[in-house]
Amino acid sequence: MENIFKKWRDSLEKTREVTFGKIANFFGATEIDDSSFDELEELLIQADLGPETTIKLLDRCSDLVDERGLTRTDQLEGLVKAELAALLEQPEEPALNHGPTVIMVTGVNGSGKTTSIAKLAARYKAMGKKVLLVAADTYRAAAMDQLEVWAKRVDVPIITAAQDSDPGAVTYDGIKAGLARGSDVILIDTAGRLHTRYNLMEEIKKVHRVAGKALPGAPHYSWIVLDTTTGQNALRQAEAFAKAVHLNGAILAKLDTSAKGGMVFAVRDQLQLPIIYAGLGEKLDDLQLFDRKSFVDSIFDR
Ligand SMILES: Nc1nc2c(ncn2[C@@H]2O[C@H](COP(=O)(O)OP(=O)(O)OP(=O)(O)O)[C@@H](O)[C@H]2O)c(=O)[nH]1
Ligand SMILES: [Mg+2]
Repeated sequence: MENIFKKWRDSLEKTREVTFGKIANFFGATEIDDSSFDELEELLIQADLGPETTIKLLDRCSDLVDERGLTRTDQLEGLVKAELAALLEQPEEPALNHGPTVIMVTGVNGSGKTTSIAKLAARYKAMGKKVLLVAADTYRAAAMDQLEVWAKRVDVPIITAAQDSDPGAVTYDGIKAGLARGSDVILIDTAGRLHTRYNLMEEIKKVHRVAGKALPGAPHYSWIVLDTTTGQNALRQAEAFAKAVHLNGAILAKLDTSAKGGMVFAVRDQLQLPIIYAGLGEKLDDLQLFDRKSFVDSIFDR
């Protein structure tokens, strides 16, 4: 436990120093008055919670301050932390023992999809699962090469296709291959695409549909990888992807290089999207199951 918290604490240094540290410092022996809430509002928005989530949170805190008769800002600290934690939920690792589980990973260019897939492959392999990678990013030969390098490093099989071939066809073949091999987990890497490009979003819908044709019920998990350094922009991306492919979770990549950790709360609160994993670095073992308590404690830790 100690080690997990240390990992989170170390990785969240930027968010802590640049944004939430200011919030932690705000709490002290001062009286709570109207300006306290104004100041907190500004700090939370700076920390990238977004205006809606910030206002919702502070309204609730203000009610609780009245209810409990709190008078000093240091009494507010526990309240704000508890309410922030309440915005999040603790995810569970997907159960991967119901026959082949197909996980499709989407997101905008460069968000961290391929790296996250490699990390997931390593994680599930270490759990004793038979993993298969499917390179459905057929736009760039380099993208397939990149996933192949990871497949070698993690030592898991991979299905690739010729450059510019139909990503739906590779997905179909990949899932069929996984079924034939008795894979427990089939991880589908897709090409990065801008959420505003109509044709590319139609294409990802098709890949999603084709997965269901190869195996009814697939993809069982459809996760978006969000680059947390992009803060509130990531929310707009997730909204667009959710419309296209029925997302049921998010992976938050690059939390270790982001100062915008507050977007984590907005993703959960405004999109109702559970956060399953967090990328806390570039190494294979840097993908962690999202840990709500470690996250909130780390960003405030002095
Ligand atoms: N520090 C850090 N870097 C990360 C993390 N996840 C991904 N990266 C880096 O982000 C860069 C882009 O990662 P990719 O996995 O290639 O992103 P992608 O979404 O597959 O990109 P496209 O396929 O081009 O859309 C790489 O340099 C990764 O090493 C993370 O959690 N922490
Ligand atoms: Mg990629």
